[in-house]
Amino acid sequence: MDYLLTEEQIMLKDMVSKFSKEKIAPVASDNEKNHRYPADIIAEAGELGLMGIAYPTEYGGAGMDFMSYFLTVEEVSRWCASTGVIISAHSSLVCDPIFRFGTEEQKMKYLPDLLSGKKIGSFSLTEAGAGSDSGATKTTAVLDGDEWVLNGSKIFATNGKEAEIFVLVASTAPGQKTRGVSAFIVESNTPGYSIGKVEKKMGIRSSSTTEIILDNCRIPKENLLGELNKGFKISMITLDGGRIGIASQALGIARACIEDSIKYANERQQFDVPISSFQAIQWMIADMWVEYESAWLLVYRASLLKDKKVNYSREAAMAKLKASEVAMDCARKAIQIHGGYGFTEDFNVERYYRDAKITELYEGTSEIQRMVIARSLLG
Ligand code: COS
Repeated sequence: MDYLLTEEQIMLKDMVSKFSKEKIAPVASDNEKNHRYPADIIAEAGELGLMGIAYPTEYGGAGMDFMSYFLTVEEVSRWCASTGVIISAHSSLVCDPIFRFGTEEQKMKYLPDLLSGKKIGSFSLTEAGAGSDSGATKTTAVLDGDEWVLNGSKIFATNGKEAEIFVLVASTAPGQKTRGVSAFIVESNTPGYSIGKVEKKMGIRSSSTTEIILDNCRIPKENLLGELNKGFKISMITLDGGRIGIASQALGIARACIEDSIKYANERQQFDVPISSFQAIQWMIADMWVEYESAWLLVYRASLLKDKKVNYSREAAMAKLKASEVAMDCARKAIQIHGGYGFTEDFNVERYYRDAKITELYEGTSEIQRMVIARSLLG
């Protein structure tokens, strides 16, 4: 669907596709199986500008639009969904809120290192008792002189192990739920900050997911991000953008399933013919492609609205809901087409299947996306 893109966007997509095929694809499977973070790849992605695509050059970004970011996350995720989410969580959930809500001092202090990929970012909203109900944050931040004192623990922080800069949410007015939380920027070298449990996951194993422990962690007063007690709204606005990133990751996984299935179906012989000559296989491939392009158009629309600075909460939720379910469905069909081989580690489709599932869960489950969509329709 390149006819919907500008020349600049097509050039970027081709560059990212080449980089992903040459550098990411050969190591993706081994890295994922061994829970290995692709440090070299992320460093090179930083040099190519991929860690800060949609941010102004004055802060060290690539000065492109959000559409280019969506195309990048899809291309990378086509070969490695772990690398896709490392870039997406860093960019959508950390660079974005600092760029949108940060003071000029905060932007100048944090963005150049983040946008160049010299430092990795992580976002910590979720807690053990605050998942879908993210306003139920128990971690507290209390002002003591010129410092905020943070206490509590956050879970499921993507990039938690590697990140040096965190955007995290804590309660500044306990009992006030969504109207009593604030956002903060925390550096990982702050005394009182530590990493707790590192999750062992079903998929996307090259990306770390950790607990963050805050034990009398003192940060400067000026590290409050945005207005006091407006952290919930900042998180929701941040997640609206993040959901397009995850939808783009899901598109990459879906495309990987389709492309690998086409290759396999054309090569695999049964009953003396390639299995692609059977209608059962043809229909699966056709359905996968129709679903993929439908999801792609929803992601395209949500990105267009974000670039136009028009409210896109519902469209982002629709894009994520559809793209994640398409990724799951394509992964299931891809294994079916590969037959018993698809269930082995000899083919990548088992990885796609494991990776696809998370897209229905993080940055808001499919149930939360439906809630957002329904609320916006029903009022
Ligand atoms: N943009 C801007 N503001 C938003 C918003 C959005 N997308 N969504 C909600 N808000 C505002 C509301 O307008 C409301 O503002 P007021 O306090 O001025 O009235 C406030 O935030 C609270 O909203 P609401 O009452 O809808 O909050 P709920 O507690 O009902 O939560 C859901 C709404 C469930 C949609 C929200 O908690 C959510 O998205 N949960 C999932 C969180 C998630 O994705 N977690 C995964 C994190 S992975 S890093």
